[in-house]
Amino acid sequence: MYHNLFRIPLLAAVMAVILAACAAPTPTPAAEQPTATQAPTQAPAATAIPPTNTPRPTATPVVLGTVAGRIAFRSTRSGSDNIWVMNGDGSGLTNLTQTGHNESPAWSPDGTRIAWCRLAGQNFEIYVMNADGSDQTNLSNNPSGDCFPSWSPDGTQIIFASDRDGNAEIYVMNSDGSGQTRLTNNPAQDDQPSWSRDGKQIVFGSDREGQNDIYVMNADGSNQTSLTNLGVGVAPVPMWSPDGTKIVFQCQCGGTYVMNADGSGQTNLVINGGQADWSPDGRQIIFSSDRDGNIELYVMNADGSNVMRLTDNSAEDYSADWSP
Ligand SMILES: [Ca+2]
Ligand SMILES: [Ca+2]
Ligand SMILES: [Ca+2]
Repeated sequence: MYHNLFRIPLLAAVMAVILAACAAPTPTPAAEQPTATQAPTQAPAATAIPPTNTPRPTATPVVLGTVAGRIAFRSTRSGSDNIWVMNGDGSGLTNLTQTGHNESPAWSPDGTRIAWCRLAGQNFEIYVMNADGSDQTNLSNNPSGDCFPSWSPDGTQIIFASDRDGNAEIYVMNSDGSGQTRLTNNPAQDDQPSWSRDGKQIVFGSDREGQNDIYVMNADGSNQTSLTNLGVGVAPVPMWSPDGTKIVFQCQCGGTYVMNADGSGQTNLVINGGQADWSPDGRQIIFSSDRDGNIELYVMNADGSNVMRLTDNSAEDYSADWSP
């Protein structure tokens, strides 16, 4: 049930691992921790897009100084799920949240703050903190599950998913937590929203037509339109390219994909690839993969070439968000 995704940390962790490792669409029991054997082995569904690139099972470690920007991500390396940051080349690792269960980091457009969600008591809340981890503040303050924050390009608003009205919907609030307003109204799961860089549109995942697919709507919630017909499960975690022309996403059909903003040109970038995000200049993509035995973060060129490993730690490292 979707409620469990928000309210039970182990299931949430398993769900995120499923997103990262591209395993079966039905959440597995919490006792089944991610292993290399959970790599995507299932055959693509009948309607899945055939891979167009050859798999790259290994990657060279990143060369220091070759990747720009700051990266926020989720890691279990301290023993529980926390939000970490590092430089784009993997140096400067810092744990920003030392308590609780934390996930879904999202940089503010000016790079000074990070929104994320934390299991606080019995439910998830949207939090925000300064980029150094100081001044951690609960923004959503609602007894339901609230997660998956994404900033408006001017930094004044945050969209997120919540099940406060009975099922998962997309909401918007001011970046101080005020004015929380629902944008979708559909009995299906609507989650994983991402705001376009021009502020005009929002992509999100929904299973309103069966399995999870990617939808787009205007920023006021109007004109909700399907972009994909993947026919497979699990939220695709769509992310806009900085120039707004493309969307990268994870497909349960097998790996990290990119498509044009209108849904055309769906292309498999890497087969063993999970949740992804763009570099500030749009020329590179960061993604998670367990190709080297456990979930690590990798950077590749936007065409899928030149895969480099950013992290090297036996813990799970995933859910990366690249500073704008
Ligand atoms: Ca909440
Ligand atoms: Ca809904
Ligand atoms: Ca790792």
